[in-house]
Amino acid sequence: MRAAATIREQWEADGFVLMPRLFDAARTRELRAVCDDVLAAWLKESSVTFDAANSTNMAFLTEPRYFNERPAALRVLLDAITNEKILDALADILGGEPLFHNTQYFFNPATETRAGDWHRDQQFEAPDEETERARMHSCVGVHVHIALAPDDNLEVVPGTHRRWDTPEERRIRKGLDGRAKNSDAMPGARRLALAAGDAAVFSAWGIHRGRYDAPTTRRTFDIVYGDQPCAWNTPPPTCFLQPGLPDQLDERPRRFFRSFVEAYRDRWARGEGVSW
Ligand SMILES: O=C(O)CCC(=O)C(=O)O
Repeated sequence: MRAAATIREQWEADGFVLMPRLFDAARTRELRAVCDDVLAAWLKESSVTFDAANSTNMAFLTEPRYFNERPAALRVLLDAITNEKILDALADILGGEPLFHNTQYFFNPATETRAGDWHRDQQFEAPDEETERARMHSCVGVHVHIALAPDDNLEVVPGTHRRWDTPEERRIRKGLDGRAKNSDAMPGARRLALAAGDAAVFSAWGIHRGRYDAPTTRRTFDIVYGDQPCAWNTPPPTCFLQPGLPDQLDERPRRFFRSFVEAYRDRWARGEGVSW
């Protein structure tokens, strides 16, 4: 009988790894309550001209304004971001301790059901395809989706984290020759099904997309990590410049968030790193 593939082997082959039952029911409920409160606050503050409720996600849940007088709620998020099983899996994949990048919360749109566009994250704001390709090899970007309600909306094309597009993948991803960028005919696409409490670790550089089904509740907390500071995108500091915050954490989380601050401190001082 063949031994089960290690996390590293699964990652190298497919660019994604499933972590079933990462969180038990109580921790899943607790994390969802915190994320839902942040989502409600974000929806409330969103301008009337921007239909936030029909978006598919919001970012930067660790912004301090969501946690005024609620340090315990922020701690729930920080504990999830520094969950030992996640950090160990990422250390295995990346060959060293991961670096924090940011967080997102995916939710079902209020009324507008749609399929998302196929993409590689490194394509955003890249001036040309050569830059997209170069970015892919300059560092590693990893998403960790933690489902807080059942979620089968993420689709990935296994193996595309370690190679460039085939001609047909490129036609779809770029919307060329009559292909739709959100075509259902992406060759080799695999839809990942998560129960509440399950996680999916997947490459930000591989081809992937989401589906957004208005009537079906979706609540998925997404944490983005990397192996080194991202050269073309500076995440905002959110809560991590608050004096004293790291001192309240255990050693590994403290080191983890300190590395984040050290990685981006100079850029923040120069005014880089947007915050909304
Ligand atoms: O899960 C999703 O809806 C898609 C995630 C995604 O495309 C991303 O975070 O880059």
